[in-house]
Amino acid sequence: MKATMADAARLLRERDFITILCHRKPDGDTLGSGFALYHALRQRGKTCRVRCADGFPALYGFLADGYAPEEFEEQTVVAVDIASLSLLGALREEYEGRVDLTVDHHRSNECFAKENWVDGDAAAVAEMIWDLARELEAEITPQIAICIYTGIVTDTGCFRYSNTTPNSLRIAARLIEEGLDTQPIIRAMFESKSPRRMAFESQVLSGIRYYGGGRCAVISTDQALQEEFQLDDYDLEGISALPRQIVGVLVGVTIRQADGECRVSLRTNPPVDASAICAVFGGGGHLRAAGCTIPGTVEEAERVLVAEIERHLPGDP
Ligand SMILES: [Mn+2]
Repeated sequence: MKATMADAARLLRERDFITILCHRKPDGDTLGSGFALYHALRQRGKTCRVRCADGFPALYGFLADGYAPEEFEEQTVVAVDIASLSLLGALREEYEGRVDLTVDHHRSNECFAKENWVDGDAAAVAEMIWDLARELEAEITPQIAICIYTGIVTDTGCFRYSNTTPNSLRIAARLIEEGLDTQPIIRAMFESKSPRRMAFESQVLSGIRYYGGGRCAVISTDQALQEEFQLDDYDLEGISALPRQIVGVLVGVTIRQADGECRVSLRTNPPVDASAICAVFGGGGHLRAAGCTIPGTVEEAERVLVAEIERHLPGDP
């Protein structure tokens, strides 16, 4: 059933013993939203906790600051930033059919909960949690402010992506007016890389290949390289943004080979539709960012991918 913010607020006012679920491989929006809601509900006297199949990665440790999970028999389950049941990861079996409320901003949301509040115009779920927290008359404490701001900057790429709206900026402005120090968050999320990550990046970039007269750029990594630099998935976040930044490139491709298959990440500039290209290989995503998986080696994946991409490049003017 579709729900509104008022429905969500009513449900949360009525219920107690609430588990908040974040999506697998969590990011700043799912965790920021989850913990902002957690603190808002605790202010209202509710017993609650936050759960994620993949735990809380160190990068986002500041969002879980002071969090001590409580054991209790849950009566209510809320999913934040989760478009489909598969994104529950290892928690899917436990929670399938048991989610009471979804708060999400993916238009593709499968509405798997009993009540589904989905706002496709929100740049981040954290924006929806801001409204919800105020509706619940929760005070926006410094910790809630940190969580909401982190969610918004995560999903807007620090207000650079095209999903950024006046509302995103208005909420950020209000948080700053209330005294939020944004610099530690921005620095941690956008302005710092480990020496290992830097060395890895330069190695990957030194192997860049260009196609289609410089309009397509491909970088790749394999397991050996990842192990050499001891990088985890979070360290690798963001490298797929690099090829598209090159002037003249319309399609930036990142290929990560692991376990006999290649995970492909595509970033495009107008007019190329990233999701249309990935759909050919059984993948999908958004207009400017999409992904797919292609079996085989990097060379094999690159060959079929580049052949497809060249069909999508605009004709010479
Ligand atoms: Mn999100």
